[in-house]
Parts: sequence; structure tokens; C-alpha cells
Amino acid sequence: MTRVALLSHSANLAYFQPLLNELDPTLRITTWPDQACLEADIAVCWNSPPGIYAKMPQLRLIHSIAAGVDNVLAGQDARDLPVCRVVDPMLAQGMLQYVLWAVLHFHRKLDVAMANQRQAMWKRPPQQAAKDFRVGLMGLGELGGLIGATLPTLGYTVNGWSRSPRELPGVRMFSGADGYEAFLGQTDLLVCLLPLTDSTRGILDRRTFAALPPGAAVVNCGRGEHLVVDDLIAALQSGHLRGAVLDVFTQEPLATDHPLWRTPGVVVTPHMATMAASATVAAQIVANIHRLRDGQALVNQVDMERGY
Ligand code: NDP
Ligand code: OXD
Repeated sequence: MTRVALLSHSANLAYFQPLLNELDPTLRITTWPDQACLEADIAVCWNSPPGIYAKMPQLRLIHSIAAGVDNVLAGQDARDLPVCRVVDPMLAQGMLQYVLWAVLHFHRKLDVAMANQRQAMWKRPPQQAAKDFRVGLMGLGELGGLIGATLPTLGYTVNGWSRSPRELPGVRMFSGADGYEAFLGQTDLLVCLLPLTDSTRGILDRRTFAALPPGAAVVNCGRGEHLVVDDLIAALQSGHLRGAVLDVFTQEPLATDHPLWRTPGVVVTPHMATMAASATVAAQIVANIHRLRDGQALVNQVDMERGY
């Protein structure tokens, strides 16, 4: 009998129980804060309760319900346990749609038109060919990779930046610290699709913004901790940056009195860029539970050296 704990300090994951049991009725499932979770073999997680894995002696697999694993690993002792995440074509498609909307928002100057509307001002903003609008993708993994493959087919000039050198048709690639400044210098819209790791925390900061051309804009779909909020607000207020579309925040929900709600040029969305269907997530978790039981290689396992 395999015992599964649904662990989160911020959400009630009980809705996964019927989905997992439909796929494998033998799974014994408990939801945190039920203390029976501490006896589980498998942890299914989003924002794991602090220090929880250290109290779970039987634990053999940590499975995120999401693509990112930062909030599953933060402040935890994961020992040498395997950690898996969700990879799903529909998740990537949702992110593509969100980023495409943000690209159009800035490229077609809908931000300008919407600001004009607030003053009942009829004024056609000058338009620009897609090839003259340069999108810079930070992170070309499962999500950024699809966006990098698609935007050039719509005529955009696309630059990409990843940790290791990569090739993607139609995308001018840069990598590592050496390629960072050159990448930023050719970017009108910077899109962050990085995982949150020690190397990427706070990467959207004053230095990054200063290296972007004047009038550039920023989209953050990675994690809130990628962004240094005060640096963004300063870059917007100085006029160096034109605007920002932000989907993720260090504290979610974003506090009602947070300045980002009311900073001119900022669009706030509630961590909605994309989400895998719960049934898809459940299927991937159960498949990995069965693989673990059968001694097979797990799928979508995180490389703990890299942290993603
Ligand atoms: P992947 O692991 O597939 O891809 C990560 C990419 O980031 C890779 O290209 C990797 O480089 C690059 N990268 C990692 N570290 C660095 C670094 N230090 N410097 C430069 N590049 C780096 O991740 P996904 O595409 O699946 O997801 C990315 C993130 O998106 C998630 O971790 C999550 O935080 C966020 N997300 C947000 C959602 C939302 O709704 N807002 C929904 C889903 C995910 P390399 O290719 O060299 O390995
Ligand atoms: C994810 C997310 O990582 O929803 O999948 O942010």
C-alpha cells in the first residue's frame, strides 16, 4: 500500500484525492494538516509546509503539482530524494497565449491606447513592424522554448538567453553571464521564464534594467522573487522603462495596498499565465508513483545540482 500526502501551507490540495484515486484506488491519501501525512511515502506539493520532509521518515518521492519546484524545495531538507515536476504541452500553450498577449500589448502600443482612453483622448499611436520589435526570452525550456519557436513565425525578432548554449531556429541565442549584456542590449521586451534558483533570484534588478534600451518593457512570468520591485518602480518612474506585465509575486495574493497595483505602466495579473489541468497533473503523479514502485526511471525529474 502506497501512502500519499497532499502538502501545502497555502492551499487545500484535497481536490487531488479523487483524481489520484480514480487512477489508482489503492493509494491511501491524506491532506495536510492531517498528521497522518508524516507517515506517507509520496509527497505531492505546492508551497510545502516548512521543514516537513525531515519529519517524513518513509518519504521516497517529492512531486510538485506545478512546473516550478522552488516552493517545494525552499527551506527544506529534501535529502537525496527524487523531486519531479509537471511538464505538459497544454501548460506551454497557455504560457504562449499569455506572452503573446503581452507582446501585442507593447508592440501594438495598446498600453498607450489604454492610457489615452482614460483621458478620452483619440490618438493613433505610431505602429512598428514586428521585425523591428525585439523580444528577449530569458529561459528557453519547456515554456520559453515554445514561445521561441512561435514568435519568429509571427515576424518578431527574437533573442534568447539560457544557462547553457542552445540552438533554436529563428532565435538569436545568448548564454551565461558572458552573453547577458549583449542579449539585454538588443531587447525591447524582456520576458522572464526562468526557474527560481540561487542564480536567478533578483535577476530583474537595476543592473538588468539599465542594460535594456530606453523605452523597453518587462514581462515576469517566472516567480515573484526574480523581480526587485523597488528597482522596477524606479526604472518606470525615471522613464527608462515603458511598462511591465507581472503575473507572479513574492507574496501571493498581492496585498491590496501593494504599490504595484497602482504604479503607472504596470499590469498585474493573479498568477494566471498558465496552469495544467488537475487531471493531467494527477496522471503524471500516478505514473511516477507506479514507475517508482516498478523500479523504472522517473519522468520530469529535477536536476538537483542545477536546481530546476
Ligand atoms: P525549464 O526547466 O524547462 O526551463 C528553464 C530554462 O531557464 C532553461 O532554458 C534554462 O537554461 C534557463 N535557466 C535556468 N537557470 C538559468 C540561469 N541561471 N541563467 C540563464 N538561464 C537559465 O522550465 P519551464 O520552462 O518548464 O518553466 C520555467 C518557470 O516558469 C518555472 O520554473 C516556473 O517558475 C514558471 N512558471 C510560471 C507559471 C505561471 O503561471 N506564471 C506557470 C508555469 C511555470 P538551460 O536551457 O541552459 O537549462
Ligand atoms: C507552475 C506555476 O510552476 O503554476 O506551474 O507557476
